[in-house]
Amino acid sequence: MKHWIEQRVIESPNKVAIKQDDIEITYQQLFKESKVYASYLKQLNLNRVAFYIKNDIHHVSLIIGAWLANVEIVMINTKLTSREIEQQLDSVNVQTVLTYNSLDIKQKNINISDINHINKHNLESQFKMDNIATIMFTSGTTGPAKAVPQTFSNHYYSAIGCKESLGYDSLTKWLSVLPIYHISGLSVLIRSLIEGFTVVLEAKFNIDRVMHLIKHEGITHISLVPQTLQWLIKEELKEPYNLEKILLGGAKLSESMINKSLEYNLPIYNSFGMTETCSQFVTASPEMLRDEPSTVGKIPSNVKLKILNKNADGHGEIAVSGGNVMNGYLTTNSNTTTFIDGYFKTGDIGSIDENGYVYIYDRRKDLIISGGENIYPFEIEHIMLNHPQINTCVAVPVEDEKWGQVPALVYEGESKIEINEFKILLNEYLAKYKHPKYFYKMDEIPRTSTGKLSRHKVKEWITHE
Ligand code: S0N
Ligand code: MG
Ligand code: MG
Ligand code: MG
Repeated sequence: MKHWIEQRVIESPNKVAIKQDDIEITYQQLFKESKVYASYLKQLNLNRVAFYIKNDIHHVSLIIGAWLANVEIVMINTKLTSREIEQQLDSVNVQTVLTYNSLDIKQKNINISDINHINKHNLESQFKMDNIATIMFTSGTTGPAKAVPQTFSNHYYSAIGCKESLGYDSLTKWLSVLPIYHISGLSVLIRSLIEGFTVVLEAKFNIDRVMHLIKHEGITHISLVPQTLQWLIKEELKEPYNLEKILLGGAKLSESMINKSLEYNLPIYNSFGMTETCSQFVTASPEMLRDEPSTVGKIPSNVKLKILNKNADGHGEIAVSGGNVMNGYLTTNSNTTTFIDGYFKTGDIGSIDENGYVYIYDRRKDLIISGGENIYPFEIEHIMLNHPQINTCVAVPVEDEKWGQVPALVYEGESKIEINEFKILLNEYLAKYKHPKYFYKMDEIPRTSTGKLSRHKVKEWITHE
């Protein structure tokens, strides 16, 4: 079987694969550059390497190069602190990180000066669909981040499902402005490699730039998290221009956002998916949203859903099975509880109605989502407990105009702690987006009847503060 990029070179060599600023690169050129990176990676003689990269044409070549060289890529969220990154790398036994310095790829641990002058190896690469293409991390509910292996096959079935439920073709021009170290960003590149459309790549989310591209670059598709759509609508996205599909995921889409978007005729597609499913697997069209505003869509033909432990209302945990679903975390021995009868337990509570519409009520237990980035309270709490004056603490989500939600920390301790003191600890151990925005000292954090800290009561207390 041929690599996706090799197939593209046969079918559409001169088609623009990626456009970024004023640079355009055809599939043929992309292949050529990828092969240079592939031979470089071959020389490292490693089967797994971490990439600390950004949305950049050359970094896409590096990704494809790794695939040609049969190297598994560990994707690093560049917002994390070095401590968080080290912990993740340790957990998947990776010692080598490729990172960038402007457009050059530099190697942290191995001394390589100029990658353009390395000898090319004979690649003889073999494309095996069951091999791991990428490894991404997802926060653990009550422990360290979990490594999610994504095979080529998982990515392929995700792309096929997306084509069925969202729709795209070779004429699509998809603006990829979400980070490619997340599946929200990477999945756009994978769909393009399989289908042969053009990706317009942006390194950072800048409202003016995104609006410019939507107005003047003929963008037909864009992937966004709800917060970024809200920013765009607040500024000037009040008509669809050439947009055919706005794919939304990663967090709950509020009813007011749905109504606003439909009022402006924006082609919004709400969706449900996660790193473990290689992006969305249920998608709701504007027609469905007009019919049932709170649905995330219907189940596509290549995916099976189950609702586990239904309550009287038919609500229960959503479990999913399909070619897009990962085979099991690399870093936890809890895989026995991750799956049931071959179905992956998402942790999200939802239901399916008689018309086949899927609904999500509660995202994974206690999850805080800030600007589309997931944060589990545990991550914050176990760091903050290191503070000598904190005996007990709870992190909970607080509504936020800019980010949707932000974490707040409630603690029990001898005395009130200065914000600066918190910051010393936080800056070292936690990515900035995970830092609590509010701190409250309580004499006694509310408990449940069984004596456990009650997040629910803490949230209520904060709302009244
Ligand atoms: C929202 C984004 C774009 C904001 O980033 P921006 O503006 O580039 O920030 P910076 O300039 O780097 O920093 C400015 C200040 O803002 C703080 N900050 C940055 N991000 C956040 C944040 N999320 N929350 C809180 N604060 C944040 C910085 O710390 C900095 O602070 P100061 O100034 O004090 O130093 C960016 O956060 C972003 O890209 N978010 C989206 C991430 C994402 O893609 N999430 C989705 C993950 N989920 C999935 O991948 C599964 C679902 C899925 O696949 C999907 C999701 C969406 C769409 C489609 C799909 C699909 O199915 O295909
Ligand atoms: Mg992710
Ligand atoms: Mg910014
Ligand atoms: Mg302590």
